[in-house]
Amino acid sequence: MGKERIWNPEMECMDPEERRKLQGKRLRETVEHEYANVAYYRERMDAKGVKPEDIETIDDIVKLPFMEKTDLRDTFPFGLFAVPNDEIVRIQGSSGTTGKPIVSGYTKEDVDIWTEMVSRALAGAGADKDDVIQVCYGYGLFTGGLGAHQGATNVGAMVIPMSSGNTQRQLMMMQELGTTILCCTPSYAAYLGESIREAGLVPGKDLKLRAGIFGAEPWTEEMRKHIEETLGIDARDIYGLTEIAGPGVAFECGQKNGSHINEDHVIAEIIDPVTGKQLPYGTPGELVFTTLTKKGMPMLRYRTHDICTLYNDKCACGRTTVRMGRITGRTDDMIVVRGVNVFPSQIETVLVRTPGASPNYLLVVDRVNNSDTLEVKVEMTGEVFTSTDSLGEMQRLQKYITDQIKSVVGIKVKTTIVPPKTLPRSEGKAKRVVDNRKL
Ligand code: DLL
Repeated sequence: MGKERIWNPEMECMDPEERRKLQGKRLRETVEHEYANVAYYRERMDAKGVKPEDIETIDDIVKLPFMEKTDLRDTFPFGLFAVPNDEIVRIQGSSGTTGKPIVSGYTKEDVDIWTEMVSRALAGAGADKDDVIQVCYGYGLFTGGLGAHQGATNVGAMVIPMSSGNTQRQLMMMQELGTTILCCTPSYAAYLGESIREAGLVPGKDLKLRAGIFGAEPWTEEMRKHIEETLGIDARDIYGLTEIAGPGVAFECGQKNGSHINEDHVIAEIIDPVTGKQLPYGTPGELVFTTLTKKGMPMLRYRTHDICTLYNDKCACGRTTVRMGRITGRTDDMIVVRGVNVFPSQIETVLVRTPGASPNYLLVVDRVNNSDTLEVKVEMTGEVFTSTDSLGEMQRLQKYITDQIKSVVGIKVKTTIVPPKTLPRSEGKAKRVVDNRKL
Protein backbone atom coordinates (compact mmCIF):
# COMPACT_ATOMS: atom_id res chain seq x y z
CA MET A 1 0.00 0.00 0.00
CA GLY A 2 1.34 3.34 -1.07
CA LYS A 3 0.76 5.24 2.16
CA GLU A 4 2.46 2.77 4.49
CA ARG A 5 4.90 4.52 6.76
CA ILE A 6 6.88 4.22 9.94
CA TRP A 7 5.13 6.37 12.53
CA ASN A 8 8.06 6.84 14.90
CA PRO A 9 11.32 6.03 13.05
CA GLU A 10 13.47 7.13 15.99
CA MET A 11 12.03 4.40 18.20
CA GLU A 12 10.96 1.80 15.65
CA CYS A 13 14.24 1.82 13.75
CA MET A 14 16.60 2.36 16.69
CA ASP A 15 19.93 0.54 16.74
CA PRO A 16 19.15 -2.70 18.65
CA GLU A 17 22.08 -2.25 21.05
CA GLU A 18 20.94 1.27 21.89
CA ARG A 19 17.46 -0.07 22.43
CA ARG A 20 18.68 -2.73 24.84
CA LYS A 21 20.37 -0.02 26.89
CA LEU A 22 17.17 2.04 26.88
CA GLN A 23 15.20 -1.03 27.92
CA GLY A 24 17.63 -1.74 30.76
CA LYS A 25 17.31 1.83 32.03
CA ARG A 26 13.52 1.79 31.80
CA LEU A 27 13.32 -1.63 33.43
CA ARG A 28 15.26 -0.36 36.43
CA GLU A 29 12.98 2.70 36.68
CA THR A 30 9.88 0.50 36.46
CA VAL A 31 11.13 -1.85 39.15
CA GLU A 32 12.01 1.08 41.43
CA HIS A 33 8.54 2.55 40.88
CA GLU A 34 6.85 -0.77 41.66
CA TYR A 35 9.01 -1.58 44.67
CA ALA A 36 8.35 1.83 46.17
CA ASN A 37 4.63 2.01 45.44
CA VAL A 38 3.11 -1.48 45.27
CA ALA A 39 3.24 -3.58 48.42
CA TYR A 40 2.40 -6.74 46.45
CA TYR A 41 5.50 -6.39 44.26
CA ARG A 42 7.67 -5.47 47.21
CA GLU A 43 6.65 -8.65 49.00
CA ARG A 44 7.15 -10.80 45.91
CA MET A 45 10.60 -9.31 45.27
CA ASP A 46 11.62 -9.58 48.91
CA ALA A 47 10.56 -13.23 48.88
CA LYS A 48 12.90 -13.78 45.90
CA GLY A 49 15.65 -11.76 47.56
CA VAL A 50 15.85 -9.22 44.76
CA LYS A 51 16.08 -5.44 45.18
CA PRO A 52 15.68 -2.70 42.54
CA GLU A 53 19.46 -2.06 42.61
CA ASP A 54 20.04 -5.66 41.39
CA ILE A 55 18.52 -4.67 38.04
CA GLU A 56 21.36 -3.11 36.08
CA THR A 57 20.74 -4.31 32.53
CA ILE A 58 17.92 -5.97 30.65
CA ASP A 59 19.56 -9.38 31.27
CA ASP A 60 18.77 -9.00 34.97
CA ILE A 61 15.09 -9.41 34.17
CA VAL A 62 15.41 -13.14 34.94
CA LYS A 63 15.88 -12.25 38.62
CA LEU A 64 12.34 -10.87 38.80
CA PRO A 65 9.25 -12.86 39.78
CA PHE A 66 6.57 -13.80 37.25
CA MET A 67 3.04 -12.46 37.41
CA GLU A 68 -0.06 -14.43 36.51
CA LYS A 69 -3.71 -13.60 35.88
CA THR A 70 -4.48 -14.94 39.36
CA ASP A 71 -2.27 -12.19 40.84
CA LEU A 72 -4.52 -9.63 39.16
CA ARG A 73 -7.64 -11.34 40.42
CA ASP A 74 -6.27 -11.60 43.96
CA THR A 75 -5.44 -7.90 44.05
CA PHE A 76 -8.64 -6.73 42.32
CA PRO A 77 -9.43 -3.88 41.99
CA PHE A 78 -6.60 -1.53 43.05
CA GLY A 79 -3.91 -3.74 44.58
CA LEU A 80 -1.46 -3.38 41.68
CA PHE A 81 -1.97 0.32 41.03
CA ALA A 82 1.28 2.18 41.47
CA VAL A 83 -0.07 5.73 41.58
CA PRO A 84 -2.83 7.32 43.70
CA ASN A 85 -6.31 6.75 42.25
CA ASP A 86 -6.69 10.43 41.42
CA GLU A 87 -3.97 10.06 38.77
CA ILE A 88 -5.86 7.25 37.04
CA VAL A 89 -7.96 8.50 34.14
CA ARG A 90 -9.14 5.19 32.65
CA ILE A 91 -10.11 1.70 33.65
CA GLN A 92 -10.16 -1.13 31.11
CA GLY A 93 -10.71 -4.75 31.85
CA SER A 94 -11.50 -8.20 30.68
CA SER A 95 -14.12 -10.48 32.05
CA GLY A 96 -12.48 -13.81 31.41
CA THR A 97 -14.59 -16.90 31.74
CA THR A 98 -14.51 -17.49 35.47
CA GLY A 99 -14.52 -15.57 38.72
CA LYS A 100 -13.61 -11.98 39.31
CA PRO A 101 -12.81 -9.69 36.41
CA ILE A 102 -9.41 -8.14 36.04
CA VAL A 103 -8.88 -4.44 35.55
CA SER A 104 -6.04 -2.24 34.47
CA GLY A 105 -5.67 1.43 35.39
CA TYR A 106 -4.10 4.02 33.10
CA THR A 107 -2.71 7.46 33.82
CA LYS A 108 -3.17 10.11 31.14
CA GLU A 109 0.38 9.40 29.95
CA ASP A 110 -0.34 5.66 29.83
CA VAL A 111 -3.30 6.31 27.53
CA ASP A 112 -1.09 8.50 25.32
CA ILE A 113 1.54 5.76 25.06
CA TRP A 114 -1.07 3.14 24.21
CA THR A 115 -2.46 5.51 21.55
CA GLU A 116 1.04 5.90 20.12
CA MET A 117 1.43 2.11 19.88
CA VAL A 118 -1.84 1.72 17.96
CA SER A 119 -0.88 4.67 15.74
CA ARG A 120 2.28 2.81 14.74
CA ALA A 121 0.16 -0.18 13.71
CA LEU A 122 -2.29 1.90 11.71
CA ALA A 123 0.38 4.03 10.01
CA GLY A 124 2.22 0.82 9.15
CA ALA A 125 -0.86 -0.23 7.22
CA GLY A 126 -1.02 3.16 5.50
CA ALA A 127 -3.73 4.83 7.58
CA ASP A 128 -3.87 8.62 7.50
CA LYS A 129 -6.30 11.54 7.39
CA ASP A 130 -7.79 10.41 4.10
CA ASP A 131 -8.98 7.15 5.61
CA VAL A 132 -12.35 6.22 7.00
CA ILE A 133 -11.78 3.72 9.79
CA GLN A 134 -14.68 1.59 10.95
CA VAL A 135 -14.04 0.23 14.43
CA CYS A 136 -16.16 -2.83 15.10
CA TYR A 137 -14.24 -4.08 18.09
CA GLY A 138 -16.46 -3.81 21.16
CA TYR A 139 -16.34 -0.50 23.02
CA GLY A 140 -16.40 -0.68 26.78
CA LEU A 141 -14.11 -2.36 29.26
CA PHE A 142 -12.65 -4.45 26.41
CA THR A 143 -9.62 -2.59 25.07
CA GLY A 144 -10.32 -3.26 21.38
CA GLY A 145 -12.85 -0.51 20.66
CA LEU A 146 -11.33 2.41 22.53
CA GLY A 147 -7.77 1.32 21.71
CA ALA A 148 -8.36 1.26 17.95
CA HIS A 149 -10.46 4.43 18.22
CA GLN A 150 -7.72 6.43 19.95
CA GLY A 151 -5.08 5.35 17.44
CA ALA A 152 -7.34 6.04 14.47
CA THR A 153 -8.13 9.53 15.79
CA ASN A 154 -4.43 10.15 16.37
CA VAL A 155 -3.49 9.38 12.74
CA GLY A 156 -6.20 11.84 11.70
CA ALA A 157 -8.63 9.41 10.09
CA MET A 158 -12.41 9.78 10.08
CA VAL A 159 -13.44 7.26 12.73
CA ILE A 160 -16.75 5.41 12.78
CA PRO A 161 -17.17 4.02 16.31
CA MET A 162 -19.57 1.21 15.41
CA SER A 163 -18.62 -1.19 18.19
CA SER A 164 -19.46 -4.85 17.57
CA GLY A 165 -22.67 -6.38 16.28
CA ASN A 166 -25.55 -5.30 14.09
CA THR A 167 -24.01 -6.55 10.89
CA GLN A 168 -26.56 -5.02 8.51
CA ARG A 169 -25.92 -1.60 9.98
CA GLN A 170 -22.15 -2.19 9.73
CA LEU A 171 -22.55 -2.92 6.01
CA MET A 172 -24.75 0.11 5.43
CA MET A 173 -22.27 2.44 7.11
CA MET A 174 -19.38 0.82 5.30
CA GLN A 175 -21.05 1.49 1.99
CA GLU A 176 -22.49 4.93 2.65
CA LEU A 177 -19.49 6.42 4.46
CA GLY A 178 -16.91 4.76 2.24
CA THR A 179 -14.99 2.83 4.90
CA THR A 180 -11.42 2.15 3.82
CA ILE A 181 -10.02 0.39 6.89
CA LEU A 182 -11.77 -2.13 9.09
CA CYS A 183 -10.79 -2.90 12.69
CA CYS A 184 -12.37 -6.05 14.21
CA THR A 185 -11.67 -9.63 15.19
CA PRO A 186 -10.68 -11.90 12.28
CA SER A 187 -13.68 -14.13 12.89
CA TYR A 188 -15.98 -11.13 12.60
CA ALA A 189 -14.15 -10.00 9.46
CA ALA A 190 -14.86 -13.41 7.93
CA TYR A 191 -18.49 -13.08 8.92
CA LEU A 192 -18.68 -9.59 7.41
CA GLY A 193 -17.19 -11.02 4.21
CA GLU A 194 -19.87 -13.66 4.14
CA SER A 195 -22.61 -11.06 4.73
CA ILE A 196 -21.20 -8.77 2.04
CA ARG A 197 -21.41 -11.59 -0.47
CA GLU A 198 -24.93 -12.43 0.54
CA ALA A 199 -25.98 -8.81 0.20
CA GLY A 200 -24.69 -8.97 -3.37
CA LEU A 201 -22.07 -6.29 -2.70
CA VAL A 202 -18.85 -6.46 -4.66
CA PRO A 203 -15.70 -5.36 -2.82
CA GLY A 204 -13.72 -2.99 -5.01
CA LYS A 205 -16.88 -1.85 -6.77
CA ASP A 206 -19.50 -1.19 -4.09
CA LEU A 207 -17.04 -0.83 -1.22
CA LYS A 208 -13.86 1.16 -0.72
CA LEU A 209 -12.26 -1.20 1.81
CA ARG A 210 -8.52 -1.62 1.32
CA ALA A 211 -7.10 -2.78 4.65
CA GLY A 212 -8.05 -4.47 7.90
CA ILE A 213 -6.34 -4.53 11.27
CA PHE A 214 -7.42 -7.73 12.92
CA GLY A 215 -6.60 -9.24 16.30
CA ALA A 216 -7.80 -10.15 19.79
CA GLU A 217 -7.93 -13.86 18.93
CA PRO A 218 -5.68 -16.39 17.21
CA TRP A 219 -5.98 -16.72 13.44
CA THR A 220 -4.01 -18.51 10.76
CA GLU A 221 -2.36 -17.65 7.44
CA GLU A 222 -5.14 -19.56 5.72
CA MET A 223 -7.71 -17.40 7.46
CA ARG A 224 -5.81 -14.31 6.34
CA LYS A 225 -5.98 -15.44 2.71
CA HIS A 226 -9.67 -16.18 3.04
CA ILE A 227 -10.41 -12.73 4.49
CA GLU A 228 -8.19 -10.94 1.98
CA GLU A 229 -9.98 -12.64 -0.88
CA THR A 230 -13.54 -12.19 0.32
CA LEU A 231 -13.10 -8.57 1.39
CA GLY A 232 -10.56 -7.61 -1.26
CA ILE A 233 -8.20 -6.10 1.32
CA ASP A 234 -4.75 -6.24 2.84
CA ALA A 235 -5.24 -7.95 6.23
CA ARG A 236 -2.82 -7.21 9.07
CA ASP A 237 -2.44 -8.76 12.48
CA ILE A 238 -2.43 -6.71 15.68
CA TYR A 239 -1.70 -8.19 19.09
CA GLY A 240 -2.24 -6.96 22.60
CA LEU A 241 -3.68 -7.68 26.00
CA THR A 242 -5.41 -5.70 28.73
CA GLU A 243 -2.77 -6.42 31.36
CA ILE A 244 -0.07 -4.74 29.24
CA ALA A 245 -1.97 -2.01 27.37
CA GLY A 246 -4.52 -3.32 24.87
CA PRO A 247 -4.15 -3.66 21.09
CA GLY A 248 -0.86 -2.33 19.71
CA VAL A 249 1.65 -4.21 21.87
CA ALA A 250 2.76 -5.66 18.51
CA PHE A 251 1.62 -5.26 14.90
CA GLU A 252 2.42 -6.47 11.42
CA CYS A 253 4.20 -4.42 8.76
CA GLY A 254 3.76 -4.96 5.01
CA GLN A 255 6.19 -7.91 5.07
CA LYS A 256 3.67 -9.96 7.06
CA ASN A 257 6.45 -11.95 8.64
CA GLY A 258 5.52 -11.55 12.28
CA SER A 259 4.37 -8.66 14.43
CA HIS A 260 6.82 -5.95 15.45
CA ILE A 261 6.87 -5.58 19.21
CA ASN A 262 6.89 -2.00 20.53
CA GLU A 263 10.06 -2.69 22.44
CA ASP A 264 10.62 0.81 23.73
CA HIS A 265 7.50 0.25 25.84
CA VAL A 266 7.65 -3.48 26.62
CA ILE A 267 10.16 -6.31 26.95
CA ALA A 268 9.08 -9.62 25.44
CA GLU A 269 10.53 -12.95 26.57
CA ILE A 270 9.79 -16.51 25.55
CA ILE A 271 9.97 -19.04 28.35
CA ASP A 272 9.58 -22.76 28.73
CA PRO A 273 6.10 -22.96 30.28
CA VAL A 274 7.15 -25.79 32.58
CA THR A 275 10.55 -24.67 33.85
CA GLY A 276 10.08 -20.90 33.47
CA LYS A 277 13.55 -20.66 31.84
CA GLN A 278 14.09 -18.17 29.02
CA LEU A 279 14.29 -19.69 25.53
CA PRO A 280 16.34 -18.32 22.62
CA TYR A 281 14.94 -16.52 19.57
CA GLY A 282 13.46 -18.94 17.08
CA THR A 283 12.21 -21.39 19.71
CA PRO A 284 8.48 -21.56 20.46
CA GLY A 285 7.34 -21.13 24.03
CA GLU A 286 5.20 -18.99 26.29
CA LEU A 287 5.21 -15.26 25.74
CA VAL A 288 5.99 -13.07 28.76
CA PHE A 289 5.74 -9.27 28.85
CA THR A 290 7.16 -6.58 31.11
CA THR A 291 6.00 -2.99 30.73
CA LEU A 292 8.68 -0.29 30.61
CA THR A 293 6.81 3.00 30.58
CA LYS A 294 3.45 2.32 32.20
CA LYS A 295 2.91 4.26 35.43
CA GLY A 296 -0.66 3.42 36.51
CA MET A 297 -0.37 -0.34 36.63
CA PRO A 298 3.07 -1.45 35.50
CA MET A 299 3.53 -5.16 35.01
CA LEU A 300 6.55 -7.35 35.66
CA ARG A 301 7.07 -10.55 33.67
CA TYR A 302 3.41 -11.22 32.97
CA ARG A 303 2.81 -14.77 31.76
CA THR A 304 0.40 -14.46 28.84
CA HIS A 305 -0.03 -18.23 28.31
CA ASP A 306 0.10 -17.41 24.58
CA ILE A 307 2.41 -19.68 22.62
CA CYS A 308 4.58 -18.18 19.91
CA THR A 309 8.13 -17.67 18.66
CA LEU A 310 10.22 -14.49 18.70
CA TYR A 311 12.41 -13.49 15.74
CA ASN A 312 15.24 -10.98 15.81
CA ASP A 313 16.46 -11.23 12.21
CA LYS A 314 16.35 -8.09 10.09
CA CYS A 315 13.02 -7.09 8.61
CA ALA A 316 12.95 -5.54 5.13
CA CYS A 317 10.55 -2.82 6.34
CA GLY A 318 13.38 -1.05 8.18
CA ARG A 319 12.03 -1.48 11.70
CA THR A 320 14.59 -3.04 14.00
CA THR A 321 12.23 -4.36 16.66
CA VAL A 322 11.93 -8.03 17.55
CA ARG A 323 8.93 -9.74 15.93
CA MET A 324 6.55 -12.29 17.33
CA GLY A 325 5.15 -15.02 15.10
CA ARG A 326 1.48 -15.84 15.13
CA ILE A 327 -0.01 -17.13 18.35
CA THR A 328 -0.27 -20.84 17.62
CA GLY A 329 -2.27 -21.59 20.74
CA ARG A 330 -2.58 -20.91 24.41
CA THR A 331 -1.20 -23.14 27.10
CA ASP A 332 -4.72 -23.13 28.55
CA ASP A 333 -6.54 -23.40 25.19
CA MET A 334 -4.74 -26.53 24.19
CA ILE A 335 -7.01 -29.51 24.39
CA VAL A 336 -5.52 -32.86 25.17
CA VAL A 337 -7.46 -35.56 23.41
CA ARG A 338 -6.41 -39.14 24.11
CA GLY A 339 -3.02 -37.79 25.14
CA VAL A 340 -2.50 -35.78 21.95
CA ASN A 341 -2.14 -31.99 22.15
CA VAL A 342 -4.62 -30.30 19.85
CA PHE A 343 -4.79 -26.59 19.10
CA PRO A 344 -7.83 -25.04 17.43
CA SER A 345 -5.46 -23.30 14.97
CA GLN A 346 -4.39 -26.67 13.53
CA ILE A 347 -7.99 -27.54 12.75
CA GLU A 348 -8.63 -24.08 11.34
CA THR A 349 -5.72 -24.48 8.94
CA VAL A 350 -7.26 -27.66 7.54
CA LEU A 351 -10.75 -26.20 7.25
CA VAL A 352 -9.81 -22.97 5.53
CA ARG A 353 -7.81 -24.97 2.98
CA THR A 354 -10.77 -27.23 2.22
CA PRO A 355 -12.99 -26.12 -0.68
CA GLY A 356 -16.63 -26.42 0.34
CA ALA A 357 -15.92 -25.94 4.07
CA SER A 358 -16.29 -22.54 5.72
CA PRO A 359 -14.03 -21.22 8.49
CA ASN A 360 -16.91 -21.43 10.96
CA TYR A 361 -16.25 -24.36 13.23
CA LEU A 362 -16.69 -25.62 16.76
CA LEU A 363 -14.70 -28.31 18.53
CA VAL A 364 -16.68 -30.38 20.98
CA VAL A 365 -14.68 -32.56 23.35
CA ASP A 366 -16.32 -35.24 25.44
CA ARG A 367 -15.56 -38.47 27.26
CA VAL A 368 -17.45 -41.59 26.27
CA ASN A 369 -16.67 -44.92 28.00
CA ASN A 370 -13.55 -43.41 29.53
CA SER A 371 -12.23 -42.42 26.15
CA ASP A 372 -11.94 -38.86 24.84
CA THR A 373 -13.85 -37.91 21.74
CA LEU A 374 -13.38 -34.86 19.55
CA GLU A 375 -16.14 -33.77 17.25
CA VAL A 376 -15.39 -31.11 14.67
CA LYS A 377 -18.54 -29.33 13.64
CA VAL A 378 -18.03 -27.40 10.47
CA GLU A 379 -20.34 -25.40 8.27
CA MET A 380 -20.33 -26.12 4.58
CA THR A 381 -20.48 -23.19 2.19
CA GLY A 382 -23.73 -22.10 0.56
CA GLU A 383 -22.52 -23.44 -2.82
CA VAL A 384 -22.18 -27.00 -1.56
CA PHE A 385 -25.46 -26.78 0.30
CA THR A 386 -27.39 -25.84 -2.82
CA SER A 387 -25.52 -28.13 -5.24
CA THR A 388 -27.57 -30.82 -6.99
CA ASP A 389 -25.70 -33.67 -5.36
CA SER A 390 -25.35 -32.11 -1.93
CA LEU A 391 -25.54 -35.40 -0.01
CA GLY A 392 -22.70 -36.99 -1.95
CA GLU A 393 -20.77 -33.76 -1.76
CA MET A 394 -21.24 -33.64 2.01
CA GLN A 395 -20.02 -37.20 2.52
CA ARG A 396 -16.97 -36.51 0.39
CA LEU A 397 -16.27 -33.37 2.40
CA GLN A 398 -16.69 -35.19 5.69
CA LYS A 399 -14.23 -37.91 4.76
CA TYR A 400 -11.74 -35.42 3.34
CA ILE A 401 -11.75 -33.28 6.49
CA THR A 402 -11.45 -36.30 8.80
CA ASP A 403 -8.46 -37.57 6.78
CA GLN A 404 -6.78 -34.18 6.66
CA ILE A 405 -7.13 -33.64 10.41
CA LYS A 406 -5.75 -37.13 11.03
CA SER A 407 -2.69 -36.31 8.97
CA VAL A 408 -2.11 -32.87 10.55
CA VAL A 409 -3.07 -33.49 14.18
CA GLY A 410 -2.57 -37.23 14.39
CA ILE A 411 -5.92 -38.28 15.80
CA LYS A 412 -9.18 -39.49 14.35
CA VAL A 413 -12.00 -37.04 14.90
CA LYS A 414 -15.68 -37.17 14.15
CA THR A 415 -16.51 -34.60 11.51
CA THR A 416 -20.03 -33.27 11.40
CA ILE A 417 -20.98 -31.11 8.46
CA VAL A 418 -23.72 -28.65 9.29
CA PRO A 419 -25.68 -26.33 6.97
CA PRO A 420 -24.45 -22.77 6.40
CA LYS A 421 -25.10 -20.26 9.19
CA THR A 422 -26.10 -22.79 11.83
CA LEU A 423 -23.14 -22.41 14.19
CA PRO A 424 -23.15 -19.41 16.52
CA ARG A 425 -21.49 -16.31 15.05
CA SER A 426 -19.22 -14.18 17.17
CA GLU A 427 -19.12 -10.44 16.99
CA GLY A 428 -16.09 -10.34 19.25
CA LYS A 429 -13.75 -13.18 20.14
CA ALA A 430 -14.89 -16.48 18.66
CA LYS A 431 -15.51 -19.40 20.99
CA ARG A 432 -14.03 -22.44 19.26
CA VAL A 433 -13.97 -25.11 21.95
CA VAL A 434 -16.65 -26.71 24.10
CA ASP A 435 -15.10 -29.17 26.53
CA ASN A 436 -17.83 -31.23 28.14
CA ARG A 437 -15.31 -33.29 30.09
CA LYS A 438 -14.85 -30.48 32.59
CA LEU A 439 -18.50 -30.41 33.57
O1 DLL B 1 -7.75 -8.87 23.00
C1 DLL B 1 -6.59 -6.76 23.06
C2 DLL B 1 -6.78 -6.61 21.60
C3 DLL B 1 -7.89 -5.96 21.10
C4 DLL B 1 -5.81 -7.07 20.71
C5 DLL B 1 -8.04 -5.79 19.74
C6 DLL B 1 -5.94 -6.89 19.35
C7 DLL B 1 -7.05 -6.27 18.88
P1 DLL B 1 -7.64 -9.17 25.99
O2 DLL B 1 -9.11 -9.18 25.89
O3 DLL B 1 -7.02 -8.88 27.31
O4 DLL B 1 -7.03 -8.08 25.03
O5 DLL B 1 -7.13 -10.55 25.44
C8 DLL B 1 -5.75 -10.81 25.30
O6 DLL B 1 -6.19 -12.22 23.37
O7 DLL B 1 -3.43 -12.94 25.51
C9 DLL B 1 -4.24 -13.50 23.28
O8 DLL B 1 -4.56 -14.77 23.81
C10 DLL B 1 -5.41 -12.99 22.48
N1 DLL B 1 -4.97 -12.15 21.36
C11 DLL B 1 -4.95 -10.81 21.28
N2 DLL B 1 -4.49 -10.42 20.05
C12 DLL B 1 -4.20 -11.56 19.38
C13 DLL B 1 -3.68 -11.83 18.08
C14 DLL B 1 -7.20 -8.00 23.66
N3 DLL B 1 -3.39 -10.89 17.20
C15 DLL B 1 -5.54 -12.17 24.67
N4 DLL B 1 -3.49 -13.14 17.74
C16 DLL B 1 -4.11 -12.47 24.39
C17 DLL B 1 -3.78 -14.12 18.61
C18 DLL B 1 -4.49 -12.64 20.21
N5 DLL B 1 -4.28 -13.92 19.82
